[in-house]
Amino acid sequence: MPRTVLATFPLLLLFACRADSTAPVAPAAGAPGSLEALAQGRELTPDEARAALETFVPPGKYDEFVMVTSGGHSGSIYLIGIPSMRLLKEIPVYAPNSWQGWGQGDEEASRLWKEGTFAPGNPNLPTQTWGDLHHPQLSLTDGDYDGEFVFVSDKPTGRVAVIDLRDFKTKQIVKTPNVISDHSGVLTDDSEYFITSTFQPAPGGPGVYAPLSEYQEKYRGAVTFHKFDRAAGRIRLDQSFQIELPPYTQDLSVAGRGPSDGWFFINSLNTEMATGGDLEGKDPIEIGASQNEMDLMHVINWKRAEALVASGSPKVITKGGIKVIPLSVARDEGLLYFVPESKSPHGLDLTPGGEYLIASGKLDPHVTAYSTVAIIKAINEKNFEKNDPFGIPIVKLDAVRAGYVEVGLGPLHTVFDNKGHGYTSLFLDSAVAQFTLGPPYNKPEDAWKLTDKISIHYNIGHLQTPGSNTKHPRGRYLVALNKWMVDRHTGTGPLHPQNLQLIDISGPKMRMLSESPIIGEPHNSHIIESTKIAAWRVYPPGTDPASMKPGPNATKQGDERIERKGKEVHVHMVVIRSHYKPDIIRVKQGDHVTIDITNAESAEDATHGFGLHGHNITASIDPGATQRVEFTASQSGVFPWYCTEFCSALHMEMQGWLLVEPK
Ligand code: K7E
Ligand code: CUA
Repeated sequence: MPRTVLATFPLLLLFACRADSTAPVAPAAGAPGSLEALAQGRELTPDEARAALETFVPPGKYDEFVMVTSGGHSGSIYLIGIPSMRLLKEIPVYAPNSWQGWGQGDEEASRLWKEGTFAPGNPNLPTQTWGDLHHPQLSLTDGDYDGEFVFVSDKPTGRVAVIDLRDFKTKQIVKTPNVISDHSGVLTDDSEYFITSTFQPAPGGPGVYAPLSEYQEKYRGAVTFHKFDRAAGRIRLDQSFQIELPPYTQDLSVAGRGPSDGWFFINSLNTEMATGGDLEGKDPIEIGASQNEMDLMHVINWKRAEALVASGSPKVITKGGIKVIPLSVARDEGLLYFVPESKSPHGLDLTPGGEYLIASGKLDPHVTAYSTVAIIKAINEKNFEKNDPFGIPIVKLDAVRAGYVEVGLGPLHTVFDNKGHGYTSLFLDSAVAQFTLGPPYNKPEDAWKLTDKISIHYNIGHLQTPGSNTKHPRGRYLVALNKWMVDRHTGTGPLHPQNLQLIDISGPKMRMLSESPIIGEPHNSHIIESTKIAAWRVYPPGTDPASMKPGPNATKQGDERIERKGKEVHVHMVVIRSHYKPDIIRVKQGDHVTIDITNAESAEDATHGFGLHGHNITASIDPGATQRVEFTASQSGVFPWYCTEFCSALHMEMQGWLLVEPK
């Protein structure tokens, strides 16, 4: 810390701690050039000046935490430094990205997209190039972040993706069989399964039709346990399984741990099974789905389900390439139960030790805490109030409710700190409520009490604290991920960015620190220590990013060449500051061209681009990597390419020719 700051910092803190800390700085000014004078000059309150000092990360210094957050409509993941809230990186997943050449000629992304959307199994449907990415989940080892992988869901498509945190690239996109959409995506404690549940029920996967009049009979939800093979870094559908669920709208979910290990919990709404039909004289879904006072939390004994699948039982069917447990089997084998929950619930969160589920109905100003031990006990003792229309037993609410805290209007999601608190986002109140958890986090007499509330600005959705989804929440910061920004930043047109707000939760009262706009509505996020992510700085020479190993397509310097076999042209190219070798590729119209580009650089950040005119192809080749681009030269002409990264003094000279002779 520079000496001038050291000298004035205690002074500033002193007057920042006065009782009325929101008042403008007192006119009794500090010396010209002092921090006090600076704060006054910028009309900062002592609290604001303090927050600025607490969140400023000087040039060249690193942020303590990284927030891995959903980029919502962007179809990407964003990495944001905390406390600075600086955007560090975008990781494209479901949508094209010019900077990284993602999905724009790069063979790997194109292959992933084809595999991971409704096409190609359904040739009448196009390859999907948009996503609405809601739920990223950092990989876990023994219930804590290990910094190795990120798993992500995609609401419109019912698919999941795996990102490797060694190179921050998407490695796999898997279309979940037999479903159209999903929403939630969470892990078990050792990343054995990434679990998604459907949002909108359907009679099956893409291409399966049944009329809405057969909704109850033919439409189903599903929960899918995507088996993760950690050594390979890939999901294995052939070792995964799915459980059919009633055609309710399954929403957010969480995997048990500690006393609830082996169990899985999912919120649901529209247990009325309303299907809309406003032009057909029926209630719109909004009305039809709000009739019941209580909706139904799904309680799933997934360990027992896994054992049933492993036993090779004929009751488990294979459908769409995955093992499926039909709804009636789930009922008869004791795999599925319900617990009543306040209507139209959204968030479902588990305390760090696995003792309590926190659920909130959006229309009930309370959060409800359920004891997981009591739920399991009630199931074992058959303490049921009735069955749902599919014969699934519903546990008695009184037997399992541990706490009921009035927090405010529109409660959504809950996160945790390391001091025995829960924090719930209040969509309608535009606030965050802090409350005390039950034992063992607090004494019984101190449990389930509202302890603090802070206003945020416009509709909050998710919120997050470092390590909240793990056994060991770290506390300190809370980020509110808000939907609307309204007047918080300079006007940028009718469509505003969304807005993140950083809150200090280390003291007795929550304090607003800063805010930052972000592109694409953020949903969930996880926050991890920066030092826990073991990012590679360069690839070992010739690395194929798909396998993270030296690949067969790599070319050594001196071995550059063009091979021709009939209409197949195969270019083995090396790029290094500041040229491509070869820099002329001659082909005939109609030839199929494959270019394997190896970046021979070993310097950090020495990435080169390959932007080819006329073919919708751009690639970004990181130091050490080999990337493949592939296309058919259908049009004769002269198509230069150039390097899209300003990589050197002779970057402008880094270019080449694709010459397509007419046939
Ligand atoms: Cu609340 Cu999709 Cu997690 Cu958005 S979801 S807020
Ligand atoms: Cu390579 Cu510019």
